[in-house]
Amino acid sequence: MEDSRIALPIGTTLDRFIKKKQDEFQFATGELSQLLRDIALAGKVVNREINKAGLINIIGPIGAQNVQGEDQQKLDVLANIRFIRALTKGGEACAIVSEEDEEITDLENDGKYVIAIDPLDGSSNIDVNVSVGTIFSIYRRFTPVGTPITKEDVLQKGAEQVAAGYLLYGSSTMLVYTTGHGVNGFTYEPSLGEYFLSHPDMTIPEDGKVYSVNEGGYKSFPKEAKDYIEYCKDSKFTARYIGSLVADFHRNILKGGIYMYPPTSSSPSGKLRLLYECNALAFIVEQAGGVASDGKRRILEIEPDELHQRVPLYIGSKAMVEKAISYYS
Ligand code: P6P
Repeated sequence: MEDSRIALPIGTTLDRFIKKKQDEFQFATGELSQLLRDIALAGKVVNREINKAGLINIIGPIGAQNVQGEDQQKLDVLANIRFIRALTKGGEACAIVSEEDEEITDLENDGKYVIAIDPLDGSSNIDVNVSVGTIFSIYRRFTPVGTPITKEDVLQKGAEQVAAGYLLYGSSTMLVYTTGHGVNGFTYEPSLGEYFLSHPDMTIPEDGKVYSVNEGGYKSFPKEAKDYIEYCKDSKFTARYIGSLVADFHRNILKGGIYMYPPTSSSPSGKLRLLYECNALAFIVEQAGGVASDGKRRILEIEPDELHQRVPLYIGSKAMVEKAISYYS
């Protein structure tokens, strides 16, 4: 779905892109633009630490102290600290829900945006040098600025997002995001410290032949999921499962495909979290022309009950997801 107002050329810097897109919105006040910059900055810092991980072995509590005298932490906790620090300094976010924190972090400022974030999804893959990612959603706060943050501010359905995105720390580091006017991908050039527009107006192929699911859980999948997987095998589709949601999702949005995490005996509601994993990717995939469902409901219409709520996830190319969920009806 293209925002036809301004088509910016490949190689446009993220800063210039954000500024040009903001100029298109008559009432834009620059706060969302600044928030996106703050997230991009934190992504640069996390990217640097991930790339060092193999060298200085930041793969778990190692008892060492870093130069700030901080105990060395597991990378996902470190990433959480970096994002919270960047968002706190930026001042545009008033609250953060993070996979790493049981409760809401109230930043006690006059910011009007709420962030739901998985600072480092798939972090167990760091040890084996597999791509990992950050996933984030941005909402307007629900209650008036200046009042304490409430659960109402964060338990908003995905359709209320004003922006969403992910960072993929892979063979190159990318930032992909949407503000509801199409999806754009930026590739980070570490030697320049800049993100450059590399994937303008990303659209997911309407159909595909790649399915991503951990078939180790097959025996405890619901019949509908098993039937769809058998359909994929009968259709001679290709199975690809990286074990890192952002990496599988990114491949599928570029090449076409479906990612599934059905309910299993160990995760009866699925494994993935609604607020800071599924909603963000659902917003992005719909903006790119795809579909995201829990098997019965559009992900973006699910009313959250709790911060760390899990839901089953079927997400990707429209024809593939619609085929998968047709087994539920
Ligand atoms: P399983 C990583 O822990 C994650 O949240 C996703 O990135 C990934 O797709 C999934 O869980 C892997 O889970 O149960 O297949 O190991």
